[in-house]
Amino acid sequence: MAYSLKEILQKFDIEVEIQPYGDGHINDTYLAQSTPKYILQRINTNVFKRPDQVMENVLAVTEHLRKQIEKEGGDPLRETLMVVKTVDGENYLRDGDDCYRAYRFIEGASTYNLPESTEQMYHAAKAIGKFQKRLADFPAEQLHETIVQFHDTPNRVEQLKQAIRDNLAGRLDLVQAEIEFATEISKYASIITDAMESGEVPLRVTHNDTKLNNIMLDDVTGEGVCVIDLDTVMPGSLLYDYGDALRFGASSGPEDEKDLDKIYFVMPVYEAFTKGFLEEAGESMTEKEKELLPWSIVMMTYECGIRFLADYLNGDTYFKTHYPEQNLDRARTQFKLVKDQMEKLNLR
Ligand code: ADP
Ligand code: GN1
Ligand code: MG
Repeated sequence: MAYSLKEILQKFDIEVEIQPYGDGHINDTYLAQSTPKYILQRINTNVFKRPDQVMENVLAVTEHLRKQIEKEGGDPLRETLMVVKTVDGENYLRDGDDCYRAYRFIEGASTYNLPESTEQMYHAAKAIGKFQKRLADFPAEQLHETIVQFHDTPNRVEQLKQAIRDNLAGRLDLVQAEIEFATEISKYASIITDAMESGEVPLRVTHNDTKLNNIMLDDVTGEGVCVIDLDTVMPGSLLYDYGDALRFGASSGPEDEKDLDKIYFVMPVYEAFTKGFLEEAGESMTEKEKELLPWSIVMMTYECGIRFLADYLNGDTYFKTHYPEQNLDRARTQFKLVKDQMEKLNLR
């Protein structure tokens, strides 16, 4: 039996109307302007097949973070997500195939789709570094792999090949140039996975989705407050978090910019972010991790580009889209960035 919206709100004891909120590509997010405020989310169960496992991860990780923050004398209500239980004492609400959860709203902080200054990315880097540090002693084996082979770039190349073979949306003829580019760059796809297999790049607990709009920055000081969107916290490589943050934050324009002349890799942002990241994480990094930092930016950007392209070919079934060509526009910006990153970072 499906609950009505009113019943869902009652289950979380929310007595005000809610409004759609944020720019995430995956979940449906709503703001409840109650006192205190809440974020209500419908978890995308097409993407997350085991929402129970997602919530187990979120609970375990936020509990660990809360203890660390308290030890450091910080404010756990701002510095980590806090899950709000349902009136029945559950950590989330199941409604047939749908799942809902609520978080305390983090006050006095905002997320950004484009950095407003290089300093913002310096602060974002510090926040990611701090997040990783606080989780350094978290038992990684306790985490479920919420999306299998999430940042395994060769696996993403295979998924693109499958999408090309299937041509489900009949769009194959429209993307020949993009496929050619994706194929050319695929020779680099295993750079990170190879280094992980050889042990030169260790497995760590990582966030795996560190774009700027998943990092809350303080409205007054501009400093990092909280890393949010914990659905993909899994064992992974630090390179994923570093590279993905720069994929998004060191782009000169939005992910779906149509005018590719406006899209390039912003070197001062790259420099500011790298400085902040190394200040926090540098000491604990291996030589190979340091060596692969520039490559990780290219790999995360390429991987995201081929994921957008595959979704375009599959008929936009994974990422939320607001118009029919949006995934193609997104893939094109990522590929333009890959080209520019390789040139500016001297990679070949
Ligand atoms: P998605 O997985 O769809 O990206 P997110 O968890 O990132 O969903 O949430 C979408 C947006 O909602 C974020 O970018 C952020 O602006 C806002 N948001 C999410 N959780 C909170 C929170 N606890 N407090 C304040 N804002 C939040
Ligand atoms: C999605 O959920 P959101 O919008 O923060 C995606 C990321 C992509 C990103 C591209 C679970 O992130 O992997 O890098 O879009 N999340 C998932 O903007 O697939
Ligand atoms: Mg998000």
